Amino acid sequence: MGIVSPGFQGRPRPTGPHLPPGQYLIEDFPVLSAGPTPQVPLGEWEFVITTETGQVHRWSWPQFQELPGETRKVDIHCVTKWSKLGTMWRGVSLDTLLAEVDTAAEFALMDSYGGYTTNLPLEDLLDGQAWIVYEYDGADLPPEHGGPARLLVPHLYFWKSAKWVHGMRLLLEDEPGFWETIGYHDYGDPWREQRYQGD
Ligand SMILES: Nc1nc2c(c(=O)[nH]1)N[C@H]1C(S)=C(S)[C@@H](COP(=O)(O)O)O[C@H]1N2
Ligand SMILES: [Mo]
Repeated sequence: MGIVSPGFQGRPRPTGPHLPPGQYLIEDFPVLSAGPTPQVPLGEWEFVITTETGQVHRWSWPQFQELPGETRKVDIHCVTKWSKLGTMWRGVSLDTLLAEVDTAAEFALMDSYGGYTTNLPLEDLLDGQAWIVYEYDGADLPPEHGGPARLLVPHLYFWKSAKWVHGMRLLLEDEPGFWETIGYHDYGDPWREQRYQGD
């Protein structure tokens, strides 16, 4: 039986040491998308890094698949207060993608097929903290969860983990993304409960 069963919504929700403040545990995997699920044929898919000087680095799907993959088990925390522990992903570390990129940027603005954007400090994408993932739970990442590929940055609220990721712009100055522009926190650390601007 799941830890949260549908009949017990009125009871206190389970909490624990692995849960940031204000979060509750779930067993299922909700889909939260601000628009329709874009269809991205693999023959057209690419991941593009654009630096602050306008240098462009591109990977087609076959080129991306040749990069070393890593499998990670991580906890994820949505700003709408659900957390899911021990989720399994496979993908390419941003360290691998940024290894060949010459940049003095301190910020990144991720952009997705479909138009979604989200901003992060570049240092939060380095040192084994972020991946472009294409597998969830041992299978291809389903389209509704961001397939063909999405960003995974588990130490920040899950809205930073852009689905249907297309590229990233490296910036000298911070630029807010989709949710950050309309009141969500610029950084979004779940352990400090940074949900909205001013938190
Ligand atoms: N492109 C895109 N990425 C997105 C979103 C979105 O609407 N569009 N929603 C974000 C939010 S608010 C959350 S909580 C997670 C949800 O991921 P899931 O649908 O796989 O649970 O994706 C994030 N990434
Ligand atoms: Mo979210």
